[in-house]
Amino acid sequence: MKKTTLIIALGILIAILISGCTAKKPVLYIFNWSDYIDPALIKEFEAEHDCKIKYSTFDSNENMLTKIKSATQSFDIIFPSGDHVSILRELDMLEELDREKLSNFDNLNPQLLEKARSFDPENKYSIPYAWGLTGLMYNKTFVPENIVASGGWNILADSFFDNKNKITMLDDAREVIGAALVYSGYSANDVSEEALTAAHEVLKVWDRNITQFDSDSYKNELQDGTTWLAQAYNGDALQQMAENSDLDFILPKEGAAMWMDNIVMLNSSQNKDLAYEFINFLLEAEIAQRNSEYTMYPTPNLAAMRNMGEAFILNELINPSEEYLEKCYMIDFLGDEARKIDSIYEDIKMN
Ligand code: SPD
Repeated sequence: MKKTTLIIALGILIAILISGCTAKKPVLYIFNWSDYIDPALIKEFEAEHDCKIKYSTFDSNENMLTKIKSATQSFDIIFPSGDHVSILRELDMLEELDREKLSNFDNLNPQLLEKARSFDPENKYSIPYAWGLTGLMYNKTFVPENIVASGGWNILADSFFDNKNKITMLDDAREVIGAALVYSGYSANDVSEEALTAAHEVLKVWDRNITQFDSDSYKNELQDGTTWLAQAYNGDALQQMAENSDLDFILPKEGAAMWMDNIVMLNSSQNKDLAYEFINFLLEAEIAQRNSEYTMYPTPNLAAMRNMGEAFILNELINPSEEYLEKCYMIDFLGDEARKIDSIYEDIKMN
């Protein structure tokens, strides 16, 4: 073989090798709440499917919605709460899911699928991912036991906190107004004038002690004493408590807001087949169990729950009694009526 021919052949071989090595892997764009998945599962899925997951997080449904409406890069899969499944559906952003492609769908708890029908009437667009309750988390180093002994939402108004600037509430209108509604004896979904006036008055009192409305940084701030008491999601609180024995959490005696977060596929997804694979992966009993044990939120995956250890099942902060759950209210989709709640929330935040 001539020298020039050999050089050309070698060049072609190198080019083939380089392009083989850098061949683009399929990419799945996922947008989920922070601290809401076991990161090892992402790695496992990437290895199993020879793909890349670009994983981003949000700390409120509102921020999620703003981002997906404006993002230049569309996401494939997101994890909205129930009321926001309805909102996304109304905006015509959701893919109708093909059950034929979801071989692990039957692992889901039929009772929770029934509950999900309140925001997705035929379970067509969303798959329940996790559910939970919202309560109060505090640092025992700074908050004496007698202050939390009442066990109710009104700890937020305790004079112990006056002028200390040590309380935060979630940056979530439905959670903040919902807590005040439940404390006042109403459903977290009651938008009657009577209920909202009562909740507004309660919030004006609580607000004297509230320094910020925040859904993420309170977790670190409770550790270092910047915040002493915070409205918090139960699983997030339990994750922090596992790391720091100074932290504790209560589900207020009057009841609490309850929510279910869900997996949905955006109809703009560029990689629907891989998105189905990922949903199916999360629906595997063993994967859902590991994920639930990591995040400390109960999973709607019945097959996974059956294998969960006693410590998880008997933990009342994860699995409250039926008696307590009767005092809790699933945050419903309220359509335009939600504006009444938003306007009280804005008033509290601004004044
Ligand atoms: N870190 C996970 C938090 C999950 C919160 N769920 C939604 C609550 C909606 N009010």
